[in-house]
Amino acid sequence: MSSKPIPAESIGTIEGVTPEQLREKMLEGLPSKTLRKRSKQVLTNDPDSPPEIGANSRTIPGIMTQRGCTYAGCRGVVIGPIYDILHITHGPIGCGYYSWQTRRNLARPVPGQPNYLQYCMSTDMQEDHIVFGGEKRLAEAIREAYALFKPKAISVYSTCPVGLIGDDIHTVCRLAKEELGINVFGFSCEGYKGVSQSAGHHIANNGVFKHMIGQDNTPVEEAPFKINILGEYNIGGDAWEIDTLLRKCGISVLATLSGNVSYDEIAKCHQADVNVVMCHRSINYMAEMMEVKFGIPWFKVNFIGAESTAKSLRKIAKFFDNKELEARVEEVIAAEMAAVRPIQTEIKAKHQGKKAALFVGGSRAHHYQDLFSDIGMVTVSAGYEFAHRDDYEGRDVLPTIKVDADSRNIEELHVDPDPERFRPRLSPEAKAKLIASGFTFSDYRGMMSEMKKRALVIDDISHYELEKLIEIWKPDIIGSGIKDKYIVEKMGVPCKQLHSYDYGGPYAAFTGAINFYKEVDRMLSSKVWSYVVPPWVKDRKPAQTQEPALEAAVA
Ligand code: CFM
Repeated sequence: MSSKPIPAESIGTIEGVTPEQLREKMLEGLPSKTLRKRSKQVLTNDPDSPPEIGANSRTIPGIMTQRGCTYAGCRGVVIGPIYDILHITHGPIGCGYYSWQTRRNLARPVPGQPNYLQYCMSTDMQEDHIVFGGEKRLAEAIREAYALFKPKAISVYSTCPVGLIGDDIHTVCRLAKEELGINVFGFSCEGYKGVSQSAGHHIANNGVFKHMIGQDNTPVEEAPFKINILGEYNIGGDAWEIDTLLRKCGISVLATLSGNVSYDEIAKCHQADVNVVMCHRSINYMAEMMEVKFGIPWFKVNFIGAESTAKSLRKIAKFFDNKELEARVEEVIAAEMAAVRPIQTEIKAKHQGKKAALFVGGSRAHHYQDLFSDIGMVTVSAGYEFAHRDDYEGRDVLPTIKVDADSRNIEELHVDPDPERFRPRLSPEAKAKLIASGFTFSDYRGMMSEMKKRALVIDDISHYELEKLIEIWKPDIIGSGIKDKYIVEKMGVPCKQLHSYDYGGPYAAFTGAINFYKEVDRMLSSKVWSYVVPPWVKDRKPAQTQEPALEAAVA
């Protein structure tokens, strides 16, 4: 499935079909109401003035979506990676089972600290509890878990049936806190609560902010440059790569929310000088709330892609306005790039101009474009599963986003400056000086402004649309998730799993970038794809395949 290079400036005709024509084909035949909705979610891009996209709205029943639920976003994504608290799922066993190490948020606890991530705890509700209530069952489960592990904190998550029968988990948690003398808190993150896992992120941010951030004022170790990384989950060891790199530069990470992180680190992390945000979608709420309450400024970074990593390091150094740090960062970049460049150049020569399409979550469909562009590949189409308009169009559009019934469902915390602990990290003059030099705080430009003109942007892509994209534009690689990986590969296109990376990774920072280039090279160079006969190739001649026997087997 290799192809001609595509123009650098704008996405033109690919395989004889323009982006506008492909869009038409994707939407063709839909009933009028569905068509109206999908038309707003499938767009051709204009990076200079991103068009308004229909995002963060309900998936139409019957459409095959890749999305997850609110419980997944809360328990699974944002708070689940904290390794030394116990996570108890209140509900039937199925939901608990699916939180059991299905996401590769790895942890290497500090010596002497427990790691509970391999445990999967559930109240295992039965029919009786649904009918007569499950609060007693939950209280017993908390006691039992505490007796077994003596953790520092216990966190409880509601699943759909708990919300439907109205168990008051927060009162159960409050009473358990009094009884056991440890921090116990709950999340009303019933799966149905929002249109996707995105609602769960917001609920998790609120809970972590209320119950963990700022709980411990013991001074952290003195260090000149103290940061928190928000929205980095250590999938496949990404956070370890970023940590190592920052340490080389002399920058200390107090806490990474939430990857390879302990309860104590989070409880003390309000002492940082700045928050840097990787995944804007899942944690921008926390960045905002910490700024209001403690005076910690935040800005966006991206450690996916060698060029982006270098840019992010320079941005952090610039924030601290310290000549020594800036020099050190330049040294580190030079040393790391010396290892990256030869591999980048070699792989770029083989794959320059090839086409990638990415449909992932709420930030990776954007970030991973940088890794592909490092090796000369072009993202012809991309979309998020559950991101909001600001992740596509940039934070400028925030005031214009209409609040609907689904988003109104999620509590907006009212936050005030902390009377004792609020401390602006920069003087107004220093901040103004940085801004005047082009530095941006509290900002995210979104995915569309960094994509090619006329690239197809598709929110919450359906399987049908994905099939059309593959059939007509024949991308060289798709970056997506496990739910569609094998469908894509059965069509003869390699699919890089960009959520848990299957067994691969890390892909962050410079070493991660090298891993990624090599992985993409291996996938694109494999002959295995030529043995797969996609459904639309009915009259393939034997001459086109080297192994007729294999073709017969898959036909
Ligand atoms: Fe943020 Fe994530 Fe993502 Fe996300 Fe996720 Fe994930 Fe993701 Mo899967 S927090 S939005 S809810 S970067 S689990 S680590 S890979 S969909 S793009």
